[in-house]
Amino acid sequence: MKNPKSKIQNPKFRCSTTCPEIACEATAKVLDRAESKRAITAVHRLRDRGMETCLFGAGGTCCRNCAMGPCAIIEGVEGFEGICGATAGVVAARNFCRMIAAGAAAHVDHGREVALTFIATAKGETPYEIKDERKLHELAQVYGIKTDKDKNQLALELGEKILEEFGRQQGEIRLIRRAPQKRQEVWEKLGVIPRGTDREIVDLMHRTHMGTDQDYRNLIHQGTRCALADGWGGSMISTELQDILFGTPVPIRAKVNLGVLKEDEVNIAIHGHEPLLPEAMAIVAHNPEILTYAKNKGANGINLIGMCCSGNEILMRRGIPVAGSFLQQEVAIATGALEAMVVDVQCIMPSLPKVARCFHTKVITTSPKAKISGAIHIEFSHHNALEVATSIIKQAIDSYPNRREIYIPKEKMELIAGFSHETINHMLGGAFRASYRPLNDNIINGRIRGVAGVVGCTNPRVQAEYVHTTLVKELIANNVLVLTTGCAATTLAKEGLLIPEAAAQAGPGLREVCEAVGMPPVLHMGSCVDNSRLLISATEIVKEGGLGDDIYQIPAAGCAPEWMSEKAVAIGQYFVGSGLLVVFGTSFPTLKSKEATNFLFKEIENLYGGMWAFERDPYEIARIMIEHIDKKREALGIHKKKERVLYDMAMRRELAA
Ligand code: SF4
Ligand code: MSK
Repeated sequence: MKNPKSKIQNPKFRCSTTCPEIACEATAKVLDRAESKRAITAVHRLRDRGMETCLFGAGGTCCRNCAMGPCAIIEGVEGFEGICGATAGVVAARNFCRMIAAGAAAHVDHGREVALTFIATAKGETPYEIKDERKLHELAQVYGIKTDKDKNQLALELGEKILEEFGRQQGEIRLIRRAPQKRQEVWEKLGVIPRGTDREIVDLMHRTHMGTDQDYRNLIHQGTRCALADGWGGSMISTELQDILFGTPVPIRAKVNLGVLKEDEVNIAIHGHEPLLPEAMAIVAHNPEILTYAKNKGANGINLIGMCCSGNEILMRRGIPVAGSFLQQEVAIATGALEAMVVDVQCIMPSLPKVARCFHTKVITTSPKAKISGAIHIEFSHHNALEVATSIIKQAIDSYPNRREIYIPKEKMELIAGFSHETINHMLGGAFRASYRPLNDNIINGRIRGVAGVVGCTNPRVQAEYVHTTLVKELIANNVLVLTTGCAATTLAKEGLLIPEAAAQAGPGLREVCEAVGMPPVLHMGSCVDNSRLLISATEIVKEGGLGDDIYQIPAAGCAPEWMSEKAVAIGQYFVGSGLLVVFGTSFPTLKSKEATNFLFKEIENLYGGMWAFERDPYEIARIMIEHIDKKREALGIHKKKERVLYDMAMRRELAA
């Protein structure tokens, strides 16, 4: 039966200029003023062109892979296949796979950049240093490298081995062997162990070329291999090397939302994904010479703030405040209080320079892969990281005297971030006996019903942020522990769900665990590439014992309720390929082909144990995830909650006898 609450309800706040709904009061307030400054943002553009989308495009059955087309295909209707004869299933699978390839490429290229910086650091050619020697040793062992050497020598050997993962033509990527044994056997049987990360992406792009792979199942088979090369390869490499270079995150308090902008300081937003430049900027921002330079221009200091996943990276390791998620990047500029928006790669709106023209903000691009017309380009390289960071910060300071009218909403919220898989291990198991045992025990005894990964972007096509927060409140109220990354984490933090006090909104079992440990019911695990931390956490739960011997058996599910980027498709597919249910909100990219959709939603479970689902309504998403978790509990035989027996003195004496 449908949940009585299942009608999507009105969000709390609505921009008075008939913008699509935004469940963030700070954003709505700034958007109201933005139009009077002629600053047009994504929500305005969406309002003006309407919410309608092309059904063929949205449903995955529009093909433009050759010049006999484009072809809009209607499944099962004679004469409405492609000019080449391609069916809707083939076209939808091809489009889906191209999204995986693009998403995986973004993560893999990020990983490569980090690996190159890692090697340069080991050679002493960057301002960074190896911070987490323990993790360096652990990862070196995974790669079969002897660890009895100087840390830089060890890092050099490890970095060079890791660099081989990208271009390897035969064999397998090493980190895939971190998965539970049973999972590896599934992949071996299906022939999807990735070779090199780049090879799987190229293979997938080749297959989706006109006239190549014409079998939707076979296409998705390679799509899965490519996605696994992302999750257990490119993304995991990024996370692990970044941790070794910049420190593995530990719990850290910080603040989130537009209220972190400061009236009397130079506000610099760092937006994008790779933490290489943001780390350098964080070092330079404390330089006394820079602070004097700022004072001479009338500012009281430098206020670095994060956006999107660059924000998550420096939040996790340095506690630098985050101004907002993907959807707030233009809004931060529209406050009039931002001196510079510094960007690198991915999820950066091309509109930024146009919005910035209405104010005094400088948009500064830094990657040769990601220039934007109308922006200032200052190229970053790890060799000259501090010089570039200094030059960018000076540009921002120079902009400070040009400020005009500003409006900084007062909204800001505390959060605790920094829940790496290692932190969870220590937090639950103790400093001396790090272990997932307490987590597993609490899942087995039913205090924690299961674990949900809620990740991904924010999207104006849905009731932005409301979907996230409603879903997660429903999950925690039902004793589901939530792990979060990316812009989902920022959104949930703004709602006050990432502080220990949020345990009051959790069901009694989860609340008891959170209160005993002092942790929030929603744990921030980092940026998009850090979804690899969730893979490792799932693996550790399996390895700890008591919850099956493969990832598909654990009471867990994932969701990206407001996804928008191709990376989300790659992430979703590597979770499905690793044995988990993944629910997408917003839209699902194959819906106009029943064949392809049926394969992804149903058949694929028989192969991998994981599958996709699609639902927009947050209450319904919660129901789907909880039902899945309960199904897994039942299969494990832990669905009946054991009564808690309270022993009186007589019972104790009897036990002791
Ligand atoms: Fe049309 Fe086939 Fe060309 Fe695609 S590949 S555009 S379906 S003719
Ligand atoms: S930044 S991929 S909008 S989570 Fe990683 Fe946010 Fe989605 Fe980009």
